[in-house]
Amino acid sequence: MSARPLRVAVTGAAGQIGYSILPRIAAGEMFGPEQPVILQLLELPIDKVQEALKGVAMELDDCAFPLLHDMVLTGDPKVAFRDADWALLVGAKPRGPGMERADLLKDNGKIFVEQGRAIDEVAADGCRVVVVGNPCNTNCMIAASQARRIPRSNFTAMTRLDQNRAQYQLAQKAGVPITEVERIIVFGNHSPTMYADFENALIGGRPAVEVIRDEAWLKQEFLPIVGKRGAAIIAARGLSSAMSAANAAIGHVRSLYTPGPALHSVAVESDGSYGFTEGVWASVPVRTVAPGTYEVVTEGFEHSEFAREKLAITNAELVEERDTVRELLAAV
Ligand code: NAX
Repeated sequence: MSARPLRVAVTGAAGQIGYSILPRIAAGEMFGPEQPVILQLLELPIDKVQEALKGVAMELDDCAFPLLHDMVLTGDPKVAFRDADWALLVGAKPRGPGMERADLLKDNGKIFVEQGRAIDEVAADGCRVVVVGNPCNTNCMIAASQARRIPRSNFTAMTRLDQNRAQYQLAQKAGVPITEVERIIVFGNHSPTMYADFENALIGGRPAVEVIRDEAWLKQEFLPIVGKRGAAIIAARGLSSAMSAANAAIGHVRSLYTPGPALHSVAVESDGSYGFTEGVWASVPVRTVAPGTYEVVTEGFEHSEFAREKLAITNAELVEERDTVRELLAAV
């Protein structure tokens, strides 16, 4: 075990997702069983919250993970992101009762201005930044817009949970093991407008539409189930998805860290592919070409009129979000 430890910064580390994801990173599920890590944990600089973070760190100590070489606990972004190889931006304000989406965007946007600047100032040159905190696509755009040194392509936002949800629903409907469902890609925003592209998905190597043979279900049930799954979890559990979100973040990073032919849904800066407006962060299919480096895949995906309409709707929402936070983007 001679590899240099990777420095992994995690924000919102005392939150729900933090509690689920940290032991899995420390156990080697994100970067492999040979790769030691140093966890650099950021939380709000409030005594009670920092105390809770200490408690999480005590539990990590008590797991005696061989790969966990060190931990840093802090309320200062410049300490948390110093020399970070990966930065997982999970912490954000939840949407309060009666709060408008636009207010959430602006409030959370400020966090990502500060964190984007700190990352650009102190993180490792090749730092990869993954945004989970919502609204994650636009928060990612805000953070990336602050970067001068770190390339914008290093900033991605997480739509992997939506992909996993779609994969499960298709497998369940077809009555096949989850591994039979491939090429299910989520396009656009991480919000109910996302488009889970069943038209290009494969089940057992055959088009999913031919296996499922129920267009009405795919269009009128499958899409809303996937798009509103987060709300269904809140209704059932009284809390938002955390275990599945942590699992998706593990998958997102592991896929970006591991080169190979598999396709993954990742929100990246749009270059205009699939009709997304240039400069918004839209989820598209990507393939990993080197650890942390991906390419957007455009070949092999055909979209019907129905799909193109869905892509236009989710794109319009991303553009609207960008317009709402424009002042934060200009504040560089
Ligand atoms: P919690 O409220 O349990 O935890 C968030 C933590 O972030 C809190 O401990 C809080 O103190 C901390 N925090 C807030 N502002 C911070 C700041 N400026 N710096 C550092 N820490 C800060 O939320 P949790 O359930 O863990 O969810 C975290 C985020 O993930 C939320 O924004 C949530 O909406 C988002 N999600 C994103 C998903 C996705 O698929 N992209 C799915 C799950 C989840 O809803």
